[in-house]
Amino acid sequence: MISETILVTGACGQLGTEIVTELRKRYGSSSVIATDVVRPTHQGLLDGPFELLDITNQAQLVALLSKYRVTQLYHLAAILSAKGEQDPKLAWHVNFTGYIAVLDAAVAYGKIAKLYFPSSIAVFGNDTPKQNTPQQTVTDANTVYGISKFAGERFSAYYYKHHGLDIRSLRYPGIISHSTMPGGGTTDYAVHIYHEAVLKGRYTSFLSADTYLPMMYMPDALKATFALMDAEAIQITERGSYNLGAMSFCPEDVAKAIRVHIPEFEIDYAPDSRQQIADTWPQSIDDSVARADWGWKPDYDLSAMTADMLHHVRERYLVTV
Ligand code: NAD
Ligand code: AKB
Repeated sequence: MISETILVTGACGQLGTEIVTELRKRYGSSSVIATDVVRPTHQGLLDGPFELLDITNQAQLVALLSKYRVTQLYHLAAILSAKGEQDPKLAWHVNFTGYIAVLDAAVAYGKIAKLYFPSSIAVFGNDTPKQNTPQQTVTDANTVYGISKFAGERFSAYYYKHHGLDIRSLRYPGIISHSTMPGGGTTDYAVHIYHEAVLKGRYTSFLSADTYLPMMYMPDALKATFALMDAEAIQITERGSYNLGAMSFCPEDVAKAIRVHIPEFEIDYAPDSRQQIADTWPQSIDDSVARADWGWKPDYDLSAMTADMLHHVRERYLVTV
């Protein structure tokens, strides 16, 4: 086993829970320090060290990095797009001021070999090309979440250049998973729909039937994250954040995929404020730079993901078919 000590911020979230679990499989439970502003409840987080940490508290983060002799940092803590619009100043404070605190803590501590910072398709906006959105293009984000992620991307490149921090980043699409519920994003419908399909046989979507967005199943998100973090530094040509794609679908497509397994499944539509956010985001992503630089290739399409999601969601609620 490779000797690394890794600290994860925002570890109790949708991605954090799974990234910590996977890191603990790879490096050993005691070598992965999970941190968050809330205490963990998920089983996967209870088998190793946990520390309460507000990422805007730079001094406490430096103390934890020294205490555990941390060598890698995964900075996942954030307020997602829809939740961020309810309190834009808090979203900026956590997502941007918090990220600067993390960067400065890493510089002050001086022994972080690699730092992971997830960005999002939310960096794109109205004037971005919607189909096959290129790596380098207009980034006129409309939400505070998207603005803070784009600022974070530029600060990642800046700290790489001026402080030599080996920061790596992916612009995740909407992530779909079954272990934890999503944390307040515009793409959350694509998780909720599977739970409601199993529990109630019907779902009311907060996005319209034909709202296409880029999406990815969690196993692919983990595959991409670790491929990027395992890559040699020389392979990384993009020090802002890599476009990352897997599939693109709309709520009606998911409903059809679910009906293959649950023929009586019904869906209706009641778009809310999240529709305006979704309308500014890309519909599909050109991730050719990630494919060329470190060999990115997704495994799951909508039909494979739907079969797996329904299997696990049924297991969770002990529903037999
Ligand atoms: P999430 O909302 O599920 O989890 C975020 C976690 O951050 C929560 O556990 C929360 O308690 C914690 N947090 C909030 N404020 C904090 C603070 N001040 N200090 C410390 N922790 C704090 O989010 P997620 O879906 O797991 O996303 C993880 C990262 O991936 C985020 O940076 C997000 O922007 C990015 N991302 C996620 C998606 C997705 O679809 N899930 C897509 C694109 C990018
Ligand atoms: C959100 O909808 O806010 C996230 C994201 C795509 O960044 N899922």
